[in-house]
Amino acid sequence: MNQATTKEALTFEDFKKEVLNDYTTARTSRECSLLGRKEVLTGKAKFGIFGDGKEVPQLAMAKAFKNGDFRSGYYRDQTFMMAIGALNIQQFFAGLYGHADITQDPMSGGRQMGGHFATHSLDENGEWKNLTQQKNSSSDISPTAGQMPRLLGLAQASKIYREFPNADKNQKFSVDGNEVAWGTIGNASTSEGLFFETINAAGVLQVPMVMSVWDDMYGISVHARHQTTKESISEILKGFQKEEDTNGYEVLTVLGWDYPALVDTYAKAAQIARTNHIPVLIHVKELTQPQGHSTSGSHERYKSADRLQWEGDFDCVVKMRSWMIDNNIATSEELDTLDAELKKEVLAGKKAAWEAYLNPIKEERTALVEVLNQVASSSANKVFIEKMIADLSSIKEPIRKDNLTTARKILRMVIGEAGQSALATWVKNYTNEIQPKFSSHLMSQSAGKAENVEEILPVYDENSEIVDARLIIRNNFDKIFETYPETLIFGEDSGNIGDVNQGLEGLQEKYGEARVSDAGIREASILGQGIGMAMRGLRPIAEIQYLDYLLYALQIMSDDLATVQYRTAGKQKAPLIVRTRGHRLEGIWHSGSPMGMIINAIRGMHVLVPRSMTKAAGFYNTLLKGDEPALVIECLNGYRLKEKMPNNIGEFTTPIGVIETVKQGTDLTIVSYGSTLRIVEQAAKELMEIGIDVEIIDAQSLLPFDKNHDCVKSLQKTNRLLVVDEDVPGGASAYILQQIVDVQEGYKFLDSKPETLAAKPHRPSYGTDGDYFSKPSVEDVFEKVYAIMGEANPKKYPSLY
Ligand SMILES: Cc1ncc(C[n+]2csc(CCOP(=O)(O)OP(=O)(O)O)c2C)c(N)n1
Ligand SMILES: [Mg+2]
Repeated sequence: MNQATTKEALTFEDFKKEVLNDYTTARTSRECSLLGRKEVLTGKAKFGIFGDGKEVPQLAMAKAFKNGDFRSGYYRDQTFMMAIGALNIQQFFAGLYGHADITQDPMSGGRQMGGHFATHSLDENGEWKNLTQQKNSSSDISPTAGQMPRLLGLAQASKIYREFPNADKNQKFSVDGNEVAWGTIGNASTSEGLFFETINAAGVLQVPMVMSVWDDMYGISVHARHQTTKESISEILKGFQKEEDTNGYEVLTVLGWDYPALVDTYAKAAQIARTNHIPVLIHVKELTQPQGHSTSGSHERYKSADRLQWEGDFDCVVKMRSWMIDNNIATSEELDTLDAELKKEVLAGKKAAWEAYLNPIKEERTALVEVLNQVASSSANKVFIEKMIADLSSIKEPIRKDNLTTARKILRMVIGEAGQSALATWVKNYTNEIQPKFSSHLMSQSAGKAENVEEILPVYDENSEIVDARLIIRNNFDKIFETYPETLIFGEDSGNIGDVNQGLEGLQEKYGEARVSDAGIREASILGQGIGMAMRGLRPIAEIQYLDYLLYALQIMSDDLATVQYRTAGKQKAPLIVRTRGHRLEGIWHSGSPMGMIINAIRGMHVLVPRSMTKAAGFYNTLLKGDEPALVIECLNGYRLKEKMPNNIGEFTTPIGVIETVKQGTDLTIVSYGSTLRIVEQAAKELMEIGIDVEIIDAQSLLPFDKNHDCVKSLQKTNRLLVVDEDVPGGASAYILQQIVDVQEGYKFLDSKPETLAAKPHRPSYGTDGDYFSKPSVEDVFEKVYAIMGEANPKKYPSLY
């Protein structure tokens, strides 16, 4: 045997081994899907959505996927996750059961239903791991195509790092920008606007993104003819094909059951994207759903017998198996043996997952039953309690709700008895122990939490100049870009002209087009750029031109950005700053006030409403020292007002969750924020003329709101409260009222009914009169305060009307 033949033989052996290894992953994954469905149908798990029928292309994707790369995909990708070593059998079932422990269900600690995948970017302290040394998956979300905007940012980060290697100060995120971001989506979900918006943007930006469409011709029961023009995403995206002298995509198609072709296609795609930063779209056709869409339905209801037959014949795992036999990689008998072994392995993994899930709950129950027996022995309700203990003990597969419900019901029956205190203690301790499993990490729990950042006051001296306020923002951003190489800003008109209010004037020239850039008109994917880049260690500032247009991005902020920490139980973060401007322009889409909608949609982010540019600049400085996402709303009519330029630009900070009393007073407390404060301040002056001395509080930060409970301290003095804003009635003003009256227990100090003054329930009308008749005016504030004072003292303040 000469050397060449030995080498060839070895190579074939290696190849065989690799294919067998792949088949093992595919088959394991398939068994998980089959058994997973049974677990749901027998009631052990609540819902199942699996990756059967999509296994083989995911093996090919995993082969081309390198350390440092990122996935942004959807619920079919279990095989991929297994192939990159990020998901094993037991973990798969832990996810299915919703095991509320991140060490058991590393995907989300039981917070997401199975099929929503993630890897860990953060260590136990919430600090970045070295992402270049691991394979990464951003955490999935359920809204179809919701993974698309983030994918754009994950890909763009490579481009930024290639251009600015020093943005990766600690070398944890990139090696020469060689990382590819891999997207996956179902064929039907390409109908979503977010898909098309992102595809176009990635073509414009030319980022290393490989987008796979898993095409099984259906979206639940709805056939491709109702989803996609020409029933083919690659056909209609042909116009995106890059030509010699244009930007664009490499558009590839491949059959989802053709293992060797898939391996070649993915290797080629990775090469194009990784080396040249050209996006690639791979349309993977002829995939199937062996068990239908999810455990909620059966596909026999809407697929024809012919289609079902075809799906059986073209099942990608079946086809891969035949190909292996045809090519002498394994015999049918060998594969039968392997299949049987894998089935056993999956069964064992499932059992282990179930025991790991159930045992702690059973142990907790045992401890509870001990306490309950004690409680029963000294209770007048002994008989009833013993029956309840017996009922609890007889539950074969208890959940925590069973434990706690029983304990809390019994607690009511032993009020005043000897056992009450022991049981009350058990309930409190149990709740304290278990609640964080479901409620931790709404915000960061790391030391770098923005709320921990200390306040640094702006410094002035006798030479401090009075300037147009926008210059404070501009100079502060200048300092930010100089200080933090990982920062960048992008948005509509943010680059060349330095934003519509010139808060970035001259900064593109100074810092380059990559760091201060214009973006297309596409708010959702601007947001997504920010999310993806923030997940890869950059500190992006995504600019949404006006608050009114934030609604296009609100879904992605709400579903994706605001839930990143929560849905990964603290294993991923995206400290993105969203910058926008609003308030007090005129017109239905130009008045920027839907604050109630916003703060209720994005719990998990900070919402900051600075009244001046100095305050706004201070917020940016605070946020950059922290590690959480935030929305900063600058006041549109504040840019041309005058403010004093601080000497310590870039350094002073505005604390988060701290109010500021802008005017002391004794008669009534007005809480407001943003541009409306100026109306309130004017009204306060006019009220002073008739002897009513109001205290004015600027909330500054709606999420979190007044964490020191300073508002209630003001109420202790004034005993009256009015909340003023220009949102709809019952919007953000109702939230502020709930915070002060309920959370801070302000009701204890009130001598008058607490009130809100908001805008009319319709959108604000255009023009000065439109504004006057839509939003609270100085007279409205004056009269509202006057009426509250008049109710308390009608003699002194007789009715106006
Ligand atoms: C925004 C949104 N709308 C509807 C749904 C409900 N839904 C979940 S999966 C699905 C079908 C998706 O089909 P496709 O993209 O082809 O993926 P497949 O399941 O076929 O792999 C629908 C309508 C959702 N999750 N999100
Ligand atoms: Mg589909």
